[in-house]
Amino acid sequence: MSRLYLAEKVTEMHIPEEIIMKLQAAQHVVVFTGAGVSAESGIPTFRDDLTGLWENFSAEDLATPRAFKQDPALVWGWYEWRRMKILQAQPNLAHLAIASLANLVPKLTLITQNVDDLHERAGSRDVLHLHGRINKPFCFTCRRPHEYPLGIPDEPESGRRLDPPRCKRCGGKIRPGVVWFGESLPDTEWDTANDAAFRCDVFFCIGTSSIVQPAARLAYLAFQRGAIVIQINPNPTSLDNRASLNLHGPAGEVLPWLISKIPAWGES
Ligand code: BJW
Ligand code: ZN
Repeated sequence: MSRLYLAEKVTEMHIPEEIIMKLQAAQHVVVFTGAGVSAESGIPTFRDDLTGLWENFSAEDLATPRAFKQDPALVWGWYEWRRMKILQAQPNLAHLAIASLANLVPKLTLITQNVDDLHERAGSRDVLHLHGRINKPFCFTCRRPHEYPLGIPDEPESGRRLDPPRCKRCGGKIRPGVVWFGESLPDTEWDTANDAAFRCDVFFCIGTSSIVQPAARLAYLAFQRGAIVIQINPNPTSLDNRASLNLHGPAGEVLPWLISKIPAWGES
C-alpha cells in the first residue's frame, strides 16, 4: 500500500502555547504506541507492503488462529522472520525519548501494540503489551510457555516456511506469543490501559494507524475524559480530527524535538 507522506519539517512545526502549558502541568501522561514507533529501527509496519515470501499476504491473512491451523509453517516462518528482524534491530530515538520522558513527568503509563521489546531495550519499564510479545511463544493446544534456544537462528533473512516446534508437554504446535485477530487482549494489560486512558491528562498516540480495535478506542476514551491527545504520525489517520495536536512527521525526530520545547522537560 503506498501512502501519502505528509511529513512537515520538524523545525516548522508549531505547538500552541496552551498545549505547552498543559504538557508542563501534566500529572499523568499516557504514551500509546504502534508499529510506526519501531519503523525507524527497520521493523516493517503492518499496513505497508510485506516483502519476500509474504509479499502477497496482508497482516489480516497471517495474524489469525485460522491461518495458523491451515498453514502453520507459513505463519511460523513469517513470525520467525520478524523475530529475527527484531533481534537484529536497535531502539531508535523515539523509544529513547519515551524512556526519558518517564523521568520527566510525575506518572507515565506506556501502552504498546507492538510485539517487539524495543521499548524495554530503550529503558522503559512496566510496558503494557496489548498484543502480546513475539518472544513469548506458547503451545497452541495447552498454552504451556515455550523456551526459544538462545541466539539468532540460521538464515534469518531467507524468508522461508518453517515448521513450528512441538510442545514438550502435549506435542502440540508452538505458536507465537501474540494476540491474533478474533482473540481477546490480555485482561490485566487491557484493564490497566483503560484505567490509565480514563485518568490521564495527556495522551500521546504515536505511530499507529488507529485502525485495530479495541486498542484504538483508548485515545477516544482519553479525549472524552478531557485529556489532551497528541498524535505523532507522518500520515493522516482517523484520529486527526479528534487530536488536540497533530504532528505529521517521524516519531524519532518529532518526539525529541517536542520534549525539548517544553521548558520543564527540555531543561532536565
Ligand atoms: C510512523 C512512522 C514513523 C510509519 N513515526 N509513525 C470493530 C470494528 C471492526 C472490526 C473489529 C472491531 N472490534 C474488533 C474488531 C476485529 C479486529 C479489528 O480491529 N480488525 C480491524 C482490522 C478492523 N480486532 C480484533 O480481532 C482484536 N480482538 C478482539 O476484538 O477481541 C474481541 C473478540 C473476540 C472474539 C471474536 C471477536 C472479537 C484483536 C486484535 C489483535 C491485533 N493483532 C495484530 C497482530 C499482532 C501479532 C503480530 O504482531 O503479528 O496487532 S494486527 C496488527 O495491527 C498488530 C498491530 O499491533 C495492530 C495495529 O497496527 P499499528 O501498530 O497501528 O500498525 P499500522 O501498520 O497499521 O500503522 C503504522 C502507522 O505508523 C501508520 O499510520 C504509519 O503512517 C505510521 N508510521 N512510520 C511515526 N517513523
Ligand atoms: Zn502443549
